[in-house]
Amino acid sequence: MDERRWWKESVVYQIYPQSFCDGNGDGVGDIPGIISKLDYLAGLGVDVLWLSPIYPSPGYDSGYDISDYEAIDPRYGGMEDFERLVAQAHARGLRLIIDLVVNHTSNEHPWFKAACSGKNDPKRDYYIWNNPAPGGGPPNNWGALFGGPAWTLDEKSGQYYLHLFSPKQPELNWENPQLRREIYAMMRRWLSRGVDGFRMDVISLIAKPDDFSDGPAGPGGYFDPRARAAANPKVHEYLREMRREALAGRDVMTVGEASAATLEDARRLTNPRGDELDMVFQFEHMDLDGGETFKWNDRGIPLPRLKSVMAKWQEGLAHRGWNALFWNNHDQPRMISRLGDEGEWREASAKMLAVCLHMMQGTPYVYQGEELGMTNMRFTSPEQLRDSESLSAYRRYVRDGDIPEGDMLRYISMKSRDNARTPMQWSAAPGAGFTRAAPWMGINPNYREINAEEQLGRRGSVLNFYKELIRLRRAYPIVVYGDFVPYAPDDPRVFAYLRVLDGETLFVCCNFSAERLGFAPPDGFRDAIRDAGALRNTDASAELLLTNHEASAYMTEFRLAPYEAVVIRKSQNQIKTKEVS
Ligand code: TEU
Repeated sequence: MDERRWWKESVVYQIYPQSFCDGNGDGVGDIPGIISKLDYLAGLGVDVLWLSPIYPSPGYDSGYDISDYEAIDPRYGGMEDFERLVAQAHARGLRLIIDLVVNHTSNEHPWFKAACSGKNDPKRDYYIWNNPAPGGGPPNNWGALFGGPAWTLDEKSGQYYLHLFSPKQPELNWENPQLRREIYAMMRRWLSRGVDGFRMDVISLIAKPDDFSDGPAGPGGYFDPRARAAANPKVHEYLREMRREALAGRDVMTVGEASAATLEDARRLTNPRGDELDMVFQFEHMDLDGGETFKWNDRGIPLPRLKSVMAKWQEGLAHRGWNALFWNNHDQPRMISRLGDEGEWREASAKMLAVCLHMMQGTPYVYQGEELGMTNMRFTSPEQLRDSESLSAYRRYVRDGDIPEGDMLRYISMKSRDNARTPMQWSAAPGAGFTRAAPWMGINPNYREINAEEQLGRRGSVLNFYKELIRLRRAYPIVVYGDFVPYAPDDPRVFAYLRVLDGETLFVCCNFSAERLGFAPPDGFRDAIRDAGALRNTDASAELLLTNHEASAYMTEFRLAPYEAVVIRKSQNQIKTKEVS
């Protein structure tokens, strides 16, 4: 068994502060609002809270464009509120990790302002500059993720600065040792305020490509340099230095957002020596429906591909790293709307998706509202959008005639980051219990049916199912440490796998369709399941640990109801143990 660590045994809950809970009645979520919901979070059973950025920011990229690393954005409260949040979370046994966004700053950060004041300013080298191409224009054909070239001209000096996301997010130059020292010192200050670790934004990209030449043009006529950046081995040096300088001797957890990282990269980043990161978010399973117009299409995620990608990461990091498991975050549309069912089977599919993810090996993440089965929004006009990525894509693709307007709105309703960012649905009251004022972005009208208050007291609600699922993780070490073995990898409708640990096996099987299906268990389980009811076999038997279906027919007929998920446990001497006790 792998070395036991608390962050492997934890469930993390992601809070997107703007949309979580508005404590002061201005329509925007804030820290006092979060504090008011700590009992709810502790009741859910999660172990760690991850706060998306709470730092001062012009808000162009909803807080991922930071203008001051050392303070709290006044919209969210003050440092006293933050310290109260840490103390109150700890008092309930919850750990708290914060977002560390050090691949880039806001263009309004004082460092960048100083860097633009002149070529000789000491902060100039904190960013990445280049002269125009010989014939004028940007230094190369690299594109920014949020549209346009990855270079913007600084008129004063005549040089271009690099930005992989938007022009308002200039890339930091990690080659500069003084910059790195400042970042580590900043991290130590947050640790001394009691935080328990960091979620590191696009940390795989901090070392820029070694090669600044043009690359093959993709969507929009630009080359996407992210894979080239992620391949620069210097990222490992920087992270080892960060570990030594900022984290050594502290019992913290780190999760890196590893955009464009390969399995090989992830093995190094999360190696069991623990000298880089504890785990990474990889995106291969989220990007399976991408295409020529980036993510803007209605293609959908093919289940067999999803299964093989998940298995690749499960097997690929086994004993050599650690997975972070997620279906949702603040950048992704709601998974229930992608792979589940928003209608008749909404609750069943929400629970099935949860089982499928939480029973894999790795640390599961729950994104706010996921535990209620919250769905995508239906956007009918660009005025409803707040996400700058969606807005700029809407303008660009519609203007250039690449995507007709009606189609683009449909794609946005399916894929926009704003689907995740609608306010949390606490109750059926006006404002969904999120706010008493006008919310900063529209609330999904389905809050009257889908909300926490309704689900808290109802047996069989999605919320109560998550509690049960989280409890199982604590009760059975195999859920955390068991090896993952794929089962029926080619089945187009059922995602099934085994977990194996010390003579114990779990069989997890999830119906991703609205049909009733017969689905045979693996050989070793067939008799054990048949015997389970009759208690005939004294050597081996099986028990149904969890199902999302009230009258599951799996143990008697090997049949799955629409979107049914079952978890069956078999241990060699289960019956004997029962007889002895
Ligand atoms: O995201 C980085 C990233 O590459 C993607 O998640 C990307 O935003 C998404 O696929 C586009 O649809 C991180 C943050 O999570 C995101 O919110 C920020 O916008 C981005 O970095 C820049 O800081």
